[in-house]
Amino acid sequence: MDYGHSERPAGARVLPTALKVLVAGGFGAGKTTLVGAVSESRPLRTEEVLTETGIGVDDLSGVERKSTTTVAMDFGRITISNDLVLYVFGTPGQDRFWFLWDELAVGALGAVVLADTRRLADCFPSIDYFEGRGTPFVVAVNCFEGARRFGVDEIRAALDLDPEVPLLLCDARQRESGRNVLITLLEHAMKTREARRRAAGG
Ligand SMILES: Nc1nc2c(ncn2[C@@H]2O[C@H](COP(=O)(O)OP(=O)(O)OP(=O)(O)O)[C@@H](O)[C@H]2O)c(=O)[nH]1
Ligand SMILES: [Mg+2]
Repeated sequence: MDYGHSERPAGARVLPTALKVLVAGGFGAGKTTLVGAVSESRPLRTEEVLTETGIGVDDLSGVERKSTTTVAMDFGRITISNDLVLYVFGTPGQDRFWFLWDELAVGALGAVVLADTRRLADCFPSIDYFEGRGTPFVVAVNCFEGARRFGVDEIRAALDLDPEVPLLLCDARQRESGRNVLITLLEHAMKTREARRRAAGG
């Protein structure tokens, strides 16, 4: 196949653009659940069983029924349109796996920070991380049943979010809900890029 000339043969399949996004947030916020729900192929998971060794290390308050945790990453893919595919990487939630974040964040267009209102402060480190790197992000509040419902304004104030950062409610178990979060992130990341380009006079 010689594609050295500028004309692509008629009928040639255009490969979709692949973009990388991250799903971050505190321990047990539902990252693995969201990646699994949106993924079209069987998601790659790196779950390990939470064991007695983790007692005193892994904070299970609020997620007592949780039996496994992500130790490296989750990976899934989702087709947004004919010409756009997202590769979705879920980060490990626990502090002892922080060293992996810099690797996972390379080349990411943006990030979803999943928040659980029962442990809202757990997503602060993720927010600080992406703010520090200048990575566009949205905050998605995973609505666990039984958790007290807060209004988006209340949550936004509690998180001290910049006004341009989108905040939305979601159910990490529902494909459509997760997809909606990813599309909100894409739009936000594009808008941020455009604004930065204009500010740079480009
Ligand atoms: N009721 C309810 N349970 C959920 C929801 N999302 C996740 N879960 C459950 O909550 C637990 C934690 O979910 P995970 O997806 O493993 O959370 P995670 O953020 O990947 O956790 P780490 O990788 O350990 O940080 C699991 O038992 C899920 O089944 C939700 O929206 N509603
Ligand atoms: Mg996980």
